[in-house]
Amino acid sequence: MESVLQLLHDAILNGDAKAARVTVQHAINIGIPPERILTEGMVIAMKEVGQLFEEGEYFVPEMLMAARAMKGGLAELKPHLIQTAYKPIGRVVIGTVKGDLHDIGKNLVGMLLEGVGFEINDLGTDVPPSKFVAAVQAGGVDIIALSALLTTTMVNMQITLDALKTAGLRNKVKVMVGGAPVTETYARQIGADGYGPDASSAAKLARTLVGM
Ligand code: B1M
Repeated sequence: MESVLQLLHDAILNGDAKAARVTVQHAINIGIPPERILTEGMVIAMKEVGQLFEEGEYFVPEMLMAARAMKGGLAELKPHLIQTAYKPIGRVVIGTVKGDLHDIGKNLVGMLLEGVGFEINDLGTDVPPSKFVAAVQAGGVDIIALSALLTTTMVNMQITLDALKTAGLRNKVKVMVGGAPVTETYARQIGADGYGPDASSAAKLARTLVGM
């Protein structure tokens, strides 16, 4: 079991998308739980990619290839992480804030939220505050979920919250935030309703925010 997770880890580290997909499928077939495949094979590899980038061993192209391999693996894993609920328990608008192109964590959070029964409207990456405001104005939104991976873009969470306030919509939706540089303290400081350190806590938090 461990050796399969190691193979998956290596496939992501080497940016081999095909090997990542095939190994995820194999891991599922031999009965490794999807959560273990995700955390012990995949997320751990992306952390190492970040470390290698910091140490000057990896550059942007290597990060990009690792991200592609991660996405390939996630596409295989998605149906196993999600059990479709009959009636959605709420509607979430999710996006990575303006200036930020990182979407793997955001996609993962979206998948797990879908997995616990939310309907997801994914606005993608580099999402300006006005787009979140427009989504809430369109109606039927319970939660806005903001992701940021850069210290330079996390400030756009505050700006998005301010834009909701200015539009008179702040008390109409719950806002949750997360991403590598974001902390509980920061979330409180900007007046968000909640912070999730990882995708599964984000899913638990979202349920709490809609009173489940
Ligand atoms: Co970039 N990058 N990157 N990058 N990248 C980081 C974030 C960095 C930490 C790497 C490093 O230096 N160690 C660093 C940021 C430093 C900082 O700000 N302090 C960095 C940098 C500097 C950059 C560029 C500026 C590099 C450059 O061009 N010189 C550039 C910026 C581009 C931009 O956004 N404008 C850049 C570009 C890229 C790529 C495009 C090459 C690629 C992204 C591809 C993609 O996403 N489609 C990339 C990657 C892959 C990374 C690392 C290696 C991996 C990120 C990732 O996918 N992790 C990353 C290093 C790292 O994070 N250690 C790094 C796996 C993912 C599952 O984790 O996204 O943290 P994460 O999500 C977690 C939690 O954070 C949480 O749950 C998720 C699952 O558990 N979470 C939430 C996330 N969102 C949430 C929302 C919630 C709740 C929880 O509620 C709403």
